[in-house]
Amino acid sequence: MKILVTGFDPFGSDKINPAIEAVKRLPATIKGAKIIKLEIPTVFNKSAQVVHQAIVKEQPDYVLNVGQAGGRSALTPERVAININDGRIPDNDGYQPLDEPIQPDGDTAYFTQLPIKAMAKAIRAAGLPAIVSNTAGTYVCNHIFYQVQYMRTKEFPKLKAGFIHIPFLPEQVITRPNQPSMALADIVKGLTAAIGAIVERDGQSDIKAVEGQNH
Ligand code: PCA
Repeated sequence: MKILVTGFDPFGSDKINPAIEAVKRLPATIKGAKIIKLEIPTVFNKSAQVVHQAIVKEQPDYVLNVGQAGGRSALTPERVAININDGRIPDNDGYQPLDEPIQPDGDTAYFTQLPIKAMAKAIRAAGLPAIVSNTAGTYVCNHIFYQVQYMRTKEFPKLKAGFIHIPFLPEQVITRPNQPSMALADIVKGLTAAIGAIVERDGQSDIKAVEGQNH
């Protein structure tokens, strides 16, 4: 089995992105699955081109995109990608779309094929906090999650794909008092556990577990 794991480069005012830092430190194999690591730009559309090229080249069974979610205190597997680009800040190429569809002929939303509840359970079993998230936002993270789902419907029907957001690193919150953070080694441990759950659940549906939220 082959899993393509991507991490974004730094964006906004940050000089570091825990996503690519953690992805770079993942082991080469997890529970027998080969891990292909890829850095992608925090840029609308270009990020999707880079991932598309890698899918064509590597023919992975799974794609897991990883991104920073500043302000979150847990690792958060994402349930749903929505068809909207709405940037709070410009991307790394200076582009700031407002209320634009990602793909005019795409579905309003796509659900991930990843076992997000099993992933959350595995992260907690590794001793780290996890929450199933029902929104990946409207910036480049939601964008790449949506774009890979769209590619799947058009070109790669066997592909299973999804997204996980991760917290700030401690060094990023020195200037952000009262914001949560997680040590890089813990993020790597949590991602490794989550990927392990993907491998173990391959061919099966997600576990039944209470992860719902009222709001
Ligand atoms: N996080 C941003 C984009 C890149 C990243 O790591 C997001 O959540 O959209």
